[in-house]
Amino acid sequence: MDRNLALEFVRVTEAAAIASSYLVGAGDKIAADQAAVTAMRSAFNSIDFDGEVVIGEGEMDEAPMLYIGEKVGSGKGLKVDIACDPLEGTTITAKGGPEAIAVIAAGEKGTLLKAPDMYMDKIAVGPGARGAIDITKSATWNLREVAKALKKDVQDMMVMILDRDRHAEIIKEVRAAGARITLISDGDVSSVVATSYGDAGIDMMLGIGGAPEGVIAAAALQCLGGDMQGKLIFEDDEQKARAVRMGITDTNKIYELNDLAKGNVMFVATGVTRGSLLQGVRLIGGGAHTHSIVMRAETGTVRTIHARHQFDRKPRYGW
Ligand code: VTB
Repeated sequence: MDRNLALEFVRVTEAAAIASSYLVGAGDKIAADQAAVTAMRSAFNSIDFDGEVVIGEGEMDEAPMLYIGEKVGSGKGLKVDIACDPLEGTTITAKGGPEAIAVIAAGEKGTLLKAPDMYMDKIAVGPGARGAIDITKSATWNLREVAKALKKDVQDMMVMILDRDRHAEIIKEVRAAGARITLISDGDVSSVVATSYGDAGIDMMLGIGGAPEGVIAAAALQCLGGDMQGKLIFEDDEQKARAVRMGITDTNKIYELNDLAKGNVMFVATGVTRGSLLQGVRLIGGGAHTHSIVMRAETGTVRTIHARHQFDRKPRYGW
């Protein structure tokens, strides 16, 4: 996949991050999301490529922009599938908490799972524990195997779990196994990436989060050499029927990393609020500093980009 596109896409996540950064702490997650969506869409459309959103803000009838199936880019150039989350961590942003990012995964046609907007049970680990996970087995089993692969004891392990009532049992089990836990309020894309990059000290991510976030994070792990498995969780028959309509043929499938994101995918993210991976947007009066990460699976190159933006000299996307 064209390497230049990865760097072009940084402009897109930068635009979404800056736009939503004006709403940090404003208590309005819908407005923060809308600002990011509008900016991301305008920035996409200033780039020469022939993109189609496969994971976005929802289906056409529920999302006016960046809906699944929407064409993005000028229409000239490479055909690319896009999975985007203009603001991953809308609630975090509304509260001014950590780890909100603007994020895109991209790949050639068919490389990203067209995951429906529902829950996914996930397990993710870094490169050192590749091949050591099995989502069909217990948390205890996985902790032992991953600890062995990482040449650690289970008690040295740090497991990231979303702080939700639905995880009461798994939290109990991980504690009983002796591992340590970081509970997070939102933002499991950052956490999955943190298993494989940076110094957040997260060894494993476990539990149920959004399926679209799972695919986006899988693209990052494909670049970084980590490992992940997922299984769709249906809350009712209607959700299952919707998944089937969206092309899911086996509703019990265990998705391996290569089923979620395969081939020469890329992952691009810009920090909105402070995080373990990325700094948040800093507004400097007439401009902003942004911090982004860009990675490509083809070469495994990871770039972090600090940018200073001068608003009087470049297009603004709604801010
Ligand atoms: C998680 C979290 C995301 O959705 O995927 C979560 O990491 C799952 O949904 O940041 P619930 O909030 O219903 O548990 C997000 O919060 C994004 O909306």
